[in-house]
Amino acid sequence: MTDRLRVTVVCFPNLGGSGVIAAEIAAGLAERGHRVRVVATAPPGRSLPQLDNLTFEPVRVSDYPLFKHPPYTLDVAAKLVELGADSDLLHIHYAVPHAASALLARQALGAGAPRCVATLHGTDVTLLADRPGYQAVARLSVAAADGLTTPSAFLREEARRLLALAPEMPIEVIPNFVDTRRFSPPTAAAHRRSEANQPATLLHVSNFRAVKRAADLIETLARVRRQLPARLLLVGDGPELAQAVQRAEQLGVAEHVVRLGERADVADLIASADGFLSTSANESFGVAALEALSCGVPVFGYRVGGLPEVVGDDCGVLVEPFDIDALADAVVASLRDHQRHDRYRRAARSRAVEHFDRDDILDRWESYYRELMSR
Ligand code: GMT
Repeated sequence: MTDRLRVTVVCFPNLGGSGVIAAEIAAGLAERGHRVRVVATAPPGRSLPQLDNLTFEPVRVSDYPLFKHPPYTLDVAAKLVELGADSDLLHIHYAVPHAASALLARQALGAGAPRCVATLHGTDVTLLADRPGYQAVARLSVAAADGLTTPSAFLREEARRLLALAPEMPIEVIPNFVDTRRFSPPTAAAHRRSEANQPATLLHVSNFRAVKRAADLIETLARVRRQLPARLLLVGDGPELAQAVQRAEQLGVAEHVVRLGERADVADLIASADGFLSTSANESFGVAALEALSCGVPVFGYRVGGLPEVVGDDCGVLVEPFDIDALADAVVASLRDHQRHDRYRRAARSRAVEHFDRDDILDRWESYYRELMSR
């Protein structure tokens, strides 16, 4: 085996956590000299560095008039076949439907087809709960991969349970990661200014799907504001955002909610906050929460899924799911007690650096790939 691997990464290009992590892995591997191709319908939202050994390979989604719904699964499979066997490893992110596309492509390529790693991310496993037919299809395609990973122990157990995978099938937990240099705490001076003169800044970043329970963010803000001045920055966009803003109007806090949309300066925005709010009903990991920790911003949210594995015990507070009063009280208690807030801030930054640093986790990916290639 050569030192330089040829890796093809397949992902959804949007700004969801799986797309962010896939793009970051691709960029990190290319910076280390591996030849990397990113296969998606559009360039990833988290932009790729310009390197000769890193290319974007667009999937052309079929628009033949007969198709009311484009056959995306086949379009990805066809793209992988067109790229040929000129790859050591195929790394697909988000199993539905990419694991099925990879299975088809590898069968079509036959001998010499690349090895395959499938990374499960969240709803690709959990949405199976109410679609029994999906379970069989996903199990078949996921089990066909040479290596299977999840970003948290929580999702590993959910995958075993919901996909009914054989107990002996190894699932490697490789956590998501953050660029701790890019997502870093504000300077002490900037921090002091924000504490001295302004209302507390709470912040949330997401794609505002129903699972994020965006209305709970607004309810939390309204309850916090009964006790101290605060505003809420909403970064990102998605189907539930408008409803959340409507709720803010109903609760009379609309002027304290700032919609920022999708932003390239997300790291600076996060770093400017006093607390990150996470009101998801489920989160297999929580990339945005990790980015907040890395900026030294405590996380306040519901204790769901793999989020406790990310946030730990001393970097903020996770309360029982959907207990908005407890969530608001935790935010207020922290903001009123500067020593406690500083403790959370320091612990948050240390946790990100010690457990989730980009370089360390990229080392783990490289070793995992090499171990898989040597089998
Ligand atoms: O599974 C999803 O809902 C989409 C996915 C995404 O692309 O953002 O999110 C999941 O994968 C992320 C990256 O591993 C995790 O940080 C999110 O927690 C996870 N979302 C859920 O589990 C709801």
